[in-house]
Amino acid sequence: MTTDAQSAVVTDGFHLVIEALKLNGIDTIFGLPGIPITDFARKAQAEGLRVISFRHEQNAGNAAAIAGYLTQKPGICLTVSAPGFLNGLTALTNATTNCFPMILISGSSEREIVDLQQGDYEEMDQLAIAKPLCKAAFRVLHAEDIGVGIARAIRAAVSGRPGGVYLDLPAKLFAQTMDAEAGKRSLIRVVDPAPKQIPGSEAVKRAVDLLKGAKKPLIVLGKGAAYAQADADIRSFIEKTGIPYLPMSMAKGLLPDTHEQCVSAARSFVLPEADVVMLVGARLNWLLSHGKGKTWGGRTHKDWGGQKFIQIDISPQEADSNVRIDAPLVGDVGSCVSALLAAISTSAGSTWAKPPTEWLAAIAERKNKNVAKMAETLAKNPMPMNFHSALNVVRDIVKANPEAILVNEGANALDFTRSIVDMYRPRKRLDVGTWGIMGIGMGFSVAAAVVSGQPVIAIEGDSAFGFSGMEVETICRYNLPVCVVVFNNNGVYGGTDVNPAGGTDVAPTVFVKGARYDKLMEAFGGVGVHATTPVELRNAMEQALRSRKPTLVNAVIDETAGTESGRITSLNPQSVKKK
Ligand code: ADP
Ligand code: TPW
Repeated sequence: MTTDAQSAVVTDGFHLVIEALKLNGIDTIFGLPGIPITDFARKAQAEGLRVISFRHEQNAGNAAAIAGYLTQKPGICLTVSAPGFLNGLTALTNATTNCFPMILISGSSEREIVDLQQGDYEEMDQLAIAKPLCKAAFRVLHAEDIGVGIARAIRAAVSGRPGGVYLDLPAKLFAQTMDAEAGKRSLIRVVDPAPKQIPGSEAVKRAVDLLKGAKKPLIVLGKGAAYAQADADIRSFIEKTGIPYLPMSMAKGLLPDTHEQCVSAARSFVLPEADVVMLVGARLNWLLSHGKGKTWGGRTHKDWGGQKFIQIDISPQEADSNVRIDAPLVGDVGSCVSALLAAISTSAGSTWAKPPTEWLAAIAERKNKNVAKMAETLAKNPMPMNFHSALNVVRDIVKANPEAILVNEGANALDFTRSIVDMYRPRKRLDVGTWGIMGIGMGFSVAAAVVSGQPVIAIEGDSAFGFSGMEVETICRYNLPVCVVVFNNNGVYGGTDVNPAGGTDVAPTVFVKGARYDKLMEAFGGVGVHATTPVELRNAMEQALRSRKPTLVNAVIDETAGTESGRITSLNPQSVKKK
């Protein structure tokens, strides 16, 4: 606030944006400074917001997105115009795809010049470009509209199906002044930004009737269920009904993976066998083989397996996206599950008949067999380490530190970690999500540490790590308790490919052999460890968790271990063999 010559107290765009954010409980901004938002970042810090500055906007954007997922408040990413904006856009679109609430705020060039394409500094029609790539996009031209602009952005990000919102703030807006009192009055504290959506009673009855008639019921928990923070009711519903459940990747730990009813270890058995499947905040997209085909017991690739589906989702358009949904339950997970809980206790007296024992016994048999097989594999101690012997260590460390957040990306490094490392608490596993996007690693790690204060363990393929690796400087700068473990197998998927043309260039998937990623962390004052055995890996991780010092463990993995594309090799197009 400043006082002009006439002593009228005025405020400006800078302060109004900051005040509007603070008024709505936003306490952190992730971003990267430059024209025209450098002063904004400075002033935001001066006014008490935490400003976490990154080395690349994509990582700041990923940080904002996962902060949104963890807190149910929109994560804020701040970038400069054109190139900075574009760098943030991948994260904004990924957030939208994954239903994470975030707001990308980018400074922009002068509208008059942009619209006439007269060649302004970093000229770009950002609003038009962002629009098709996010849930909503807004621009504020006048200081008196800042309150409305921020309010609309917040509502759009967190209400209904959460997603990414773009907010365009032209350079000129920040310096605009207005009467301070009027400015204050123009700000909006958003009331009930993510209103509950209560499911209709008929829809609840339809779902309960279907479940009641099931002989082989199954519940699938998705990251929408984890996001909803309805943990106690979800657990209660699962335990009261006795229905086996399968957690999707980021729903692992919503109930402990070691729970008796968890059927992760029998996934390929339960999907084709189940007769009624209840999806809770999980889409029937590629990650669930679109609800049909051989995975679900269909005879052909696109054949329906015969299951009936119940789907709890906040988006009314999600049902029937891939196969028929017999009982759509539209509402927020919390309201839907509590309505189901009420319905099962009234409709069946206080005792709900548990699923038939044959179903539970068949699952238990399959599960025990697979768990025993996995235990055998994990107990081996090959040299060099493979994914299993290394992950056997990570599995123990996570068990001993259930409050730690696990960030995970790569191909084999992703798939093996997901299946081997049990999670014990909700929202502790953060990964490549719906797109299978590489590059979320360090952005997610920074945000997870910042918003939770808990230690972070990032299990990274060496290729995956490279996408955001420079942020180890950010981790050191803010002294965050992040332990990065790079599974170094010398390349994308592995390091054994050879150049088929026999030239001096290595194959497209191969990296420098024997690279020392640990030195990167040391360059910025963190702890670097080179680990070639499970014992070295265990010591390094234990030390990192004890000390909470930024640590990078370069874990040397057999370059022949794993497969191309990990578990999704089948998605690679096959070329026609040359005659
Ligand atoms: P996963 O990858 O874990 O299977 P998806 O991202 O495919 O999960 O699905 C998440 C679903 O959850 C989306 O369809 C989204 O609309 C839904 N969702 C997100 N938040 C909520 C909520 N609070 N209540 C109900 N559904 C939600
Ligand atoms: C933004 C394609 C999928 S997985 C992967 C790439 C490049 C890296 C696999 O190697 P890594 O893991 O990390 O060393 P591992 O354990 O198998 O050795 N660009 C983007 N996203 C994706 N998904 C890709 C490329 C890809």
